[in-house]
Amino acid sequence: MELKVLDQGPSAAKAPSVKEPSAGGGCGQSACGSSADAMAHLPPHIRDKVRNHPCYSEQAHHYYARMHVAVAPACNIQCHYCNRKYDCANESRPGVVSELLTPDQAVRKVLAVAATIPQMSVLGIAGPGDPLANPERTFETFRQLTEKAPDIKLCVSTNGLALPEQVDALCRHNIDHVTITINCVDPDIGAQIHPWVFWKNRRVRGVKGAKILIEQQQKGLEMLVARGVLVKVNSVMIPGVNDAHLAEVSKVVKAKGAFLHNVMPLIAEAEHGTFYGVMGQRGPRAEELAALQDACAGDMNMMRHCRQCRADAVGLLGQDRGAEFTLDRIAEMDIDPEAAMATRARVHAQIEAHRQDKAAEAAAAHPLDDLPAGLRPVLMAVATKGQGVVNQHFGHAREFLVYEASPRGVRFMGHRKADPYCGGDDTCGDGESALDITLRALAGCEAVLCAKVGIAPWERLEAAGIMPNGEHAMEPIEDAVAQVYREMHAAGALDNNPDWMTA
Ligand code: CLF
Ligand code: SF4
Repeated sequence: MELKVLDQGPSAAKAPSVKEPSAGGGCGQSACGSSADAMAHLPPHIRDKVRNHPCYSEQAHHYYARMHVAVAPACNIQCHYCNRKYDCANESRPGVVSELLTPDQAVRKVLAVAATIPQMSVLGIAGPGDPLANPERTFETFRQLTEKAPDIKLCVSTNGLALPEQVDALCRHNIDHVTITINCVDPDIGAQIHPWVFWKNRRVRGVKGAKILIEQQQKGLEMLVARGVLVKVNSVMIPGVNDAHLAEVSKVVKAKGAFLHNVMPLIAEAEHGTFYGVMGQRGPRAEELAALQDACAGDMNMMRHCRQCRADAVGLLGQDRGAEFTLDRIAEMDIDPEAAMATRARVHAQIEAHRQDKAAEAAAAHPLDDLPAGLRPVLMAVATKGQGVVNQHFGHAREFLVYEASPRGVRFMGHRKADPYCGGDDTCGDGESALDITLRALAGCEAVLCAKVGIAPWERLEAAGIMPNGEHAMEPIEDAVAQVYREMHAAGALDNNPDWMTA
């Protein structure tokens, strides 16, 4: 049964008209989670910290929302993948914002969002510059929120240059989730990614600057771990620059006590005006990213569900509802923070009860271990609006979650961005249709599970060797994927029977 977290009686905020969620998904490019199983071994106090954090827990991201407030304009380093001047309402990547906020405006926005989206559990500051290069604005925002919405978790993402000197302040403000973007532990590689750092009132370039940045990041990581703060490390995978080095980064940060590693793909397009974009540096392909995440996973918990959020993202990961909460719109809202907090408590309790039921069912199920151990794994794409179930129309999906099924079970692999096929205009320039783009994004997947799919896309999917499947609407994703794998096995698909779709 679907969990009706959005229908919780009267909202604590009377909002003006609300649009459908738009696409999107930072922890700065400088942009975390573990599955339910990966959390099972954790001590209770750590499980408690990550339970409702959508980035630190893969399972939580199906239920809980996060938001970012863009209060931190300045940055103290330069990354070759960043250009904070660029803004586009349809663009979803770290460093990009539509409205820069003062701390007072940011607090009002958080209260408005938290009153409208009761699944919201975390407020992060992730840019558009570096939060710790703007300490007054960052900590004033945190200070006010600790008073006005003490149930909301506070989270920060930093490049780490100013981290050691801010560890005391972070702990004083009860920040117990910190992300550090660490792209390397070798200054020679660092100099190819970060051309300069601003250090002690001067610009330090090249290897010297990269060495300072790496030393500060590692020192900050050690200090936070010593104080019991959960540290996630984000790394941007840049093919030919640091891709062969990131397994070493994983080892080093794990040895120092980082909780989670999030390896994200470089986003570099010429129109973004970044150094890498203009120079034609390519990002990794989906299979290259997955292979590196697997290589690093031997050493620590890996996050695979990051959406490389904008610095003003609002909503479930993969959604960006920021347009509903512009300054103009929130000025019209009538917000009752105490009523909103009570609503959040009620909704979060419902979510937790639902998750406990699901966990009990999952623990009782061994869905695929009766199949022959040598069967090949299969990738499947799933259209979902959240809550861990197959519940979205194929043509409405702005992204698909990708799962791998094999006799060892079902595991989450990541997500692929798509273009909603039913969005109206089906042409996206360069003669490519939205459906063409989605089909390209689904490369490597052999089935797509959704609530419904139209005849035209059905035929195109089949022609592309991807089996459309609308038979498992409203079922839990892992169960549905396991069931389809079993059906594929029965139809001979895993023995490469070319006619299996019609078998
Ligand atoms: Fe924001 Fe980052 Fe906190 Fe999450 S995002 S500050 S830890 S609340 Fe999450 Fe977004 Fe990925 Fe960041 S999906 S970019 S990892
Ligand atoms: Fe951009 Fe600064 Fe973040 Fe690098 S650390 S991505 S330059 S905001």
